[in-house]
Amino acid sequence: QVLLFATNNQNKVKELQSAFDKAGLDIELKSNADLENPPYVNEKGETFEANAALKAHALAEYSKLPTLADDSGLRVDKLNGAPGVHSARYGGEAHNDARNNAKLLAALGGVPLGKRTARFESVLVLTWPGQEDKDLVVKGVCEGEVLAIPRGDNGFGYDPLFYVPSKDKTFAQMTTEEKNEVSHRGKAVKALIEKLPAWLAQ
Ligand code: ITT
Repeated sequence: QVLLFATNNQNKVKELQSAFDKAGLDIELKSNADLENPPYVNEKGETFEANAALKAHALAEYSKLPTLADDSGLRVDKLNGAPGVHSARYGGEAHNDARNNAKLLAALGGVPLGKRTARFESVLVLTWPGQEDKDLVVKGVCEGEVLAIPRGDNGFGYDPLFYVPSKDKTFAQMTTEEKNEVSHRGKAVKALIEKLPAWLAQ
């Protein structure tokens, strides 16, 4: 069975592939990079769920494949939930991880450790082309804290700043497998994998 992951972010693909491999799923995962001229999706929704659905529906229609999308982001308590759905472009028009991280650190300037609590959220929407009533929606959350100094070189985005107490590591200090054990996306994928066989068989 082929499944399209409607994403331009290869780090997300790597994490999902790792979770699928670990579960022994016999699924061929493709992504936007495998398509010719995939449509641009304007993520204009105000929630992760709305934006994941926009991506999944647009790419399912284009590819005619069962399609999965992830919309995710970081919500910082002291910043009233920002950057939230704007996480990818927090630092400027174009997606730039270094600028995003710099802006986050500046925004939290004087806030001491212990008061820099935040959570990552991921919503996955899985859809059949033209059958949106059958959409499967799963979510995952990971609680942590935004450090003042980055740690670790793995992963992407805000990973070097996001500290997870239960592992005593940032996401960027974890392997992909380790990150999947605790991360927002890892938890959402776990819920997805449980429901996937029944969904594919319908
Ligand atoms: P696609 O829309 O093509 O899937 P994207 O990276 O633009 O790729 P989103 O619109 O969902 O994805 O934006 C999510 C942003 O939130 C992402 O770019 C990171 O800045 C941040 N983010 C989400 N999950 C993350 C993770 O596991 N580690 C670090 N940063 C993450």
